[in-house]
Amino acid sequence: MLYPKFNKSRKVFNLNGIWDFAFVEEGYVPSSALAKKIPMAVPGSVNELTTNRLEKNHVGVVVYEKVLNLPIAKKERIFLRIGAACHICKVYIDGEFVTEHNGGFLPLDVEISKYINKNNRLTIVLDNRLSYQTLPIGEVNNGKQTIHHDFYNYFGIHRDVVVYTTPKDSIKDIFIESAYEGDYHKVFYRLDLDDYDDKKIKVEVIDENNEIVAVSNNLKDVLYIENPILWNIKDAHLYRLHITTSLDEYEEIFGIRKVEIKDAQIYLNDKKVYLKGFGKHEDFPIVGKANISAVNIRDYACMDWIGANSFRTSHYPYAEEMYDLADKLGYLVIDEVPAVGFNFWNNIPVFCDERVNKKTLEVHKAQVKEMINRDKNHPCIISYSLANEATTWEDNSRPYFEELVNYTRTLTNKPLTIVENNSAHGSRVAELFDIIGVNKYNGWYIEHGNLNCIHDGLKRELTLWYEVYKKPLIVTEFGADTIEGNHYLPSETFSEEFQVEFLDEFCKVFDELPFVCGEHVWNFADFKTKEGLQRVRGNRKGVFTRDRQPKMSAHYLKHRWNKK
Ligand code: BDP
Repeated sequence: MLYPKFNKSRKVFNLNGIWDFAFVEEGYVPSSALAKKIPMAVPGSVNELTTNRLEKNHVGVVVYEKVLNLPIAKKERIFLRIGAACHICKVYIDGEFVTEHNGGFLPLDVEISKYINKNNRLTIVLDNRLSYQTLPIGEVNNGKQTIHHDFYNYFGIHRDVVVYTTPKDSIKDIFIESAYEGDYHKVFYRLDLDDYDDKKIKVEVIDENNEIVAVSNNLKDVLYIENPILWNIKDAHLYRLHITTSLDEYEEIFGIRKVEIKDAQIYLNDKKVYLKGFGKHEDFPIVGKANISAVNIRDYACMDWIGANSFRTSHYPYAEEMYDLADKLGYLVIDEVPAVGFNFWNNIPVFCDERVNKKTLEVHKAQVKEMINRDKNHPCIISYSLANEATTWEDNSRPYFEELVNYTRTLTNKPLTIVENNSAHGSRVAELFDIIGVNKYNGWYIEHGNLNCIHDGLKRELTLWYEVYKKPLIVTEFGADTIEGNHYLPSETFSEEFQVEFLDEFCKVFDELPFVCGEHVWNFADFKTKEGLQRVRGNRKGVFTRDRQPKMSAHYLKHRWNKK
């Protein structure tokens, strides 16, 4: 899947802005234009914009509508792309059903050429309900939505909506990979074209000085690049693969770098890397889960200031812009599929016919495929994470993940990560993966407030994970809720002092264990969650506040990470 780009053979029309909107009953069919409607922001999360409690907690269907009047020539092909809409999205044009997409964190991309004339009515019908056939999973009983994950179930159109054109015969997809061979770097590419004519196709690799450093006219090829400038952490050099065919043109950005797993460590360009960073969320006041460039830029500025080099897209694929910026700025990313909530925190089995079952697995596979398809060429991505904190102690989790991992390996040769909240001996699935992430809350959910319980227990548990699997081990979450401005001496939980002491206890252990390959603090910033007894204005484990100001712990980490 190619990201819509503007050039002399392709046009992009941005449909963001104000749309007509309505809450509707299930089964709504848009046979005529919305009669009762209110203005709604796209992108935006409806829950953040309404002042009405019922609307904010709406469980069910909503409608977005807009009239299109596009200056498009008949000879062009026309596509609609919705970057992300939570969760199940149906598209209609002039009342006619066009397509449906399941997955609130991945794009819907559909050709609409045959529907387009003057003044078309575009309707998007969104269902925000989570079930065992969605990711994240959830359950609706008597109109009440139950979710098992710890972030707010925002709904709405969260990312850009665009109409774009391509010529009749177009470049449909591009796959790029880079590798070493002796002093050369090899760039493999493969093109998916509507029409191939070797005399009319030109493939060029262009460097940062606009020099053409390799050329070909094949559909797939291996290009050798002498003395390339490698893509590196905070030193990100990018190349462009420029493709011209008889009718079309497209330019894909890529980096030349090598990611390897060796001796239970992660290597980038033959150098061991230690991940310093965060689990994040797409979350901001008023904006909700909408993609806003200003927030993204601020997040990278904060990550740069604090000395982070990486993050995990917990718990879903983020907007494309975040990966583009990571490519440009040199951050390592673990890209996560929205398989979260696979644990009910009681003894009810998750992996069984009534809950996470064969149908869930098909949805899970489909979203892994879409994520990899969307993100495959980003140099920032070092691994795909296939689930967060599933009940991997259940016997039935084994065949589920075996099938998922085997399937994913047919799509990518990147390392695969599982994020565990389990013991090393308890996991039925960790051995299937290349990187193991563990989330640890000793001293918070376990023996709350006891800083003395952290060191020995954590050291023992992490050592066991390493000894049992001998795979790269990242502590993918550790954190303590902290209310900014709340100071206590001696420290108490929820105070800024406690968060610093808590993180420091963890970091001491990491520094004693050379096999730990990274520390991702939970969380980069405070974020909204469902209401709950442990949540006052959401999850407060942020090192930054929700509006991206540093807590004391941010200064602690800045000091640590800028030295490490
Ligand atoms: C972990 C989850 C994460 C939560 C975090 C917490 O992976 O989504 O937000 O705990 O409770 O279990 O803060």
